[in-house]
Amino acid sequence: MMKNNSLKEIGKQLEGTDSIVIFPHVLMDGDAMGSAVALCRVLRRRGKEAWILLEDKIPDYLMFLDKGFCTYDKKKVSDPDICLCIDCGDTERFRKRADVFQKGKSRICIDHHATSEPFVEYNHINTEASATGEIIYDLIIEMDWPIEKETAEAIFAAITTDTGNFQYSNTTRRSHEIAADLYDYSPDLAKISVEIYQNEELSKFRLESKIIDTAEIFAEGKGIIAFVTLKMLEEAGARMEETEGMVAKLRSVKGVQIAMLIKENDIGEMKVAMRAKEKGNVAKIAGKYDGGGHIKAAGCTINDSMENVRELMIKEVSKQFGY
Ligand SMILES: [Mn+2]
Repeated sequence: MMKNNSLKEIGKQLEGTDSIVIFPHVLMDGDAMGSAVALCRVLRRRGKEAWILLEDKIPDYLMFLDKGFCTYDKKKVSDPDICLCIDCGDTERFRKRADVFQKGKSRICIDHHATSEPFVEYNHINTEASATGEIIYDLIIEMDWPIEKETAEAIFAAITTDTGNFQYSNTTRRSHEIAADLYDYSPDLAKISVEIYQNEELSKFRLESKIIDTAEIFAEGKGIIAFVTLKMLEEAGARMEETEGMVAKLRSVKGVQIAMLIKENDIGEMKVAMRAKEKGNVAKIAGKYDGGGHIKAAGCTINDSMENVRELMIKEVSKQFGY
């Protein structure tokens, strides 16, 4: 099996090269995007040719992070020295770009998911980190690379989103310490919070109300399950990205320990987003269906009807609580 490398080893690889392409996962979240942007920024400051290669749209609430770092043009980044996947540990999470990733003369993986294992030449997987953004911060400090205001803001965006704004159980002393350290670079954190948390489209609220209408409580209130279909999106005039945060909202219901949101994708498969509160292990359920994630936040995709997937997930959750 390939081993985990120290941040120094990873940093030296990056220092010793000219071109780096960064691969965040599809359906990117604040951590994937914030970490990628922070790293891309410092690498460019070090005189490197660095790009973030994407295959799907940047969600609106993260658009402010991209200041010319992202590209969809594979030709622009062809023949890279190093390809680096961030916040994921599997080419399945960036399938349409995997060809470019494999072309890297050397490949690096930086991630914090418990389901990830070292799979390329250089790996740094730290499951203790609340966000990949924490690892990127540690890497920058380890290498003594310069941090600009915007770099600090991107790292903050990564950590605040993956910790549910420092509320989830993955939040540690270290998450807060890093956030505190970031003040040294005078970031405008109030502005970042407005960008991320107070910038919602009305269509998102319309969609949420439809999703809440489908919610059902089971296992004596410990489980909650809801769904969203393509038809519901159309009726609300919303996009699937706007379900971001919805499964966490379902979890916030009193007494609920596991929340699930089933999303119909455009090829008719069901993507299940899962969140656990204090009890319950959703990584276990997701893993059983070829998915992945953390104990408290995981997901999988199942090729079956909405109704079947719904019944299946109710059974899985009930089983965890002994029903
Ligand atoms: Mn993450």
